Amino acid sequence: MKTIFSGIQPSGTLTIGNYIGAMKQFVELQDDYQCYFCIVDEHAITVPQDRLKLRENIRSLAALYLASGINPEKSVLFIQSEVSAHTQLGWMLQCVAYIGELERMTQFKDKSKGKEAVSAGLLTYPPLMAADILLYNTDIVPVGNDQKQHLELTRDLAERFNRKYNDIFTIPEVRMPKVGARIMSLQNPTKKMSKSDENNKASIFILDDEKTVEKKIKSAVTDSVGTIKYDPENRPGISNLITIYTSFSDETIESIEAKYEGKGYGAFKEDLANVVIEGLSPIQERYYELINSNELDEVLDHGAEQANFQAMKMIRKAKKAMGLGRVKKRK
Ligand code: ATP
Ligand code: LTN
Repeated sequence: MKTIFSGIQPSGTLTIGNYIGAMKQFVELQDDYQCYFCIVDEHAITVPQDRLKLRENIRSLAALYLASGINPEKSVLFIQSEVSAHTQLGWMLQCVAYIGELERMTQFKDKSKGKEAVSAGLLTYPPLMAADILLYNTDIVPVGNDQKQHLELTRDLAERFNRKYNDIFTIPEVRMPKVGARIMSLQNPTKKMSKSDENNKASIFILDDEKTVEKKIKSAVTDSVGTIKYDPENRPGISNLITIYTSFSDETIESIEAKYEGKGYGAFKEDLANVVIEGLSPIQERYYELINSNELDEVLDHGAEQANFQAMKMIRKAKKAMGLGRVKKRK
């Protein structure tokens, strides 16, 4: 069975962009692959975090994974900082990565732009991400479009390591959803919807209540054309809303266009709000059952144990390949 690995940062409440681009795919994949899903808290601290808020976000993200349909009997769900192999291999890969290639990462440039104090961790983030993936002999990494560049670097680092030291890493492939790999901000449809956007109206959060969802969709930026047609290049606003519609329903883009022929944005947005609310409501219900439960802790304890067992095998291989530590004498 092939292996899948993916991670989400506990850096705020998840948006429907995270859900469509990442989580929804994960749920669909877990029947056919050995899956590892990770709450990458060590990635979150590359930018400043409030410690209590971070703790809360970690737990909340774990509950959201399960509420969205991740089944702990099939998939391994765990917290990155509870498996120390990640930072260990992360360091080894930092020593394989070049500063120049790290400085070229778009996420680094975006997140460091205009900031006075930029952590070194923000720059060395991709080798840690590569470690997450390479520890588990991962074949496929399902992510949204914004992570494509990090995946290319992961492949480069794995190939470089294999060439320089020993051929121990599987070279992973990226997998992006056909539609919904990049859900855009509702207020600025040329920018991606992000959980850390300062404008609250730009993102719909998975835990938003009905009224909030309705309000945000009503005030979503469109254009003055007035027709429901998918044309992401020229009409990013309405096209983004159509993408959200198709992702939360069984309807194709074409059938949505046909259904709203001759109708305006008002009717479309009202229906879209209902489709989103209906999609989110079972997730929210399950989330509130899980968030304070022991079940959640049991799943995370077991996940960390399973991940640790697997990851340590790769650490032993990587240390051996690089010549770290001692050769253990058999007694
Ligand atoms: P931040 O705003 O804190 O950088 P984020 O919202 O970009 O966070 P991540 O934790 O970086 O979220 O991403 C988790 C997963 O969700 C990744 O696979 C990422 O590609 C995907 N993702 C994030 N935003 C979107 C989006 N707008 N559309 C589709 N997928 C997305
Ligand atoms: N960099 C990713 C989060 C992430 C990840 C990973 C995704 C960290 N490690 C491993 C896939 C595989 C992000 O910011 N979305």
